[in-house]
Amino acid sequence: MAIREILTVPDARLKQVSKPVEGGVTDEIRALMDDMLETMYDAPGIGLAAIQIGEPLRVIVMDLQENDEKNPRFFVNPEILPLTEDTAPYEEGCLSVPDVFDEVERPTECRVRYLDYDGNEIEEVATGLFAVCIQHEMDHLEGTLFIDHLSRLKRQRAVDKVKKAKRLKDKEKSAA
Ligand code: GNR
Ligand code: NI
Repeated sequence: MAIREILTVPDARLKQVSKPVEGGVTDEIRALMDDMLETMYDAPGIGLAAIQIGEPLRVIVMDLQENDEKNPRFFVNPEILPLTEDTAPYEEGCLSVPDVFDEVERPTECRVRYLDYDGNEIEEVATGLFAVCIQHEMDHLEGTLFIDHLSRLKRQRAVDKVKKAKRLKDKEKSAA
C-alpha cells in the first residue's frame, strides 16, 4: 500500500470522465483501492475518487468515520439514481480543493448500485451524509467538482485560493 499524491485544482486531469472498470474487481483494482483508502485516511477525508490520484477509473472509496469506528467502503462502477425530489444543502469540502467549504444542494436520498471489494453486486439506498458523499464522488467520475455547483465568482475565488496556497507551499519547499 502507498500514499499517493492528491491532484488539486486547476489540474486538468480532474475534468476527465473516468472509464468503467472492465473485467471485474481484480487484484490490481483492489491494490488501487488499498492505495486510495490509505491516501484518504492520511489526508484525512471521508471519500476519494480514483481520478483524485490520477487514475481515470470509476472507483470510489469512502469511510464516513461515524462513531470513531473504521468502516471502509469500496465502490466499483457505481451507478446512482435519485429517489426523491427533496434536496438539502450541505457544507461540502474536497481534498482536490483544499480549505474551501461551501453549501451544495443535492437530493437527500438515492439508490446506489456497484461492485464491492470482493466483486459482489450491491444495491442500497443512501441517505444523510452517505447520500451527500456518494453524489460528491460520482461527480468526480464525470469530471465535476463541488465548486462547479457554485457561482462563477465563488469558483474562481476557490481556484485562486488553492493556487496561492500551492505557490506558497512550493516556495517553502524550494527554500528548505
Ligand atoms: O473529505 C471530504 N469531506 C466531504 C465533506 C462534505 C461533502 C463531501 C466530502 S468528500 C471529501 C473528500 C473528497 O474530496 N472526496 O472526493
Ligand atoms: Ni472531492
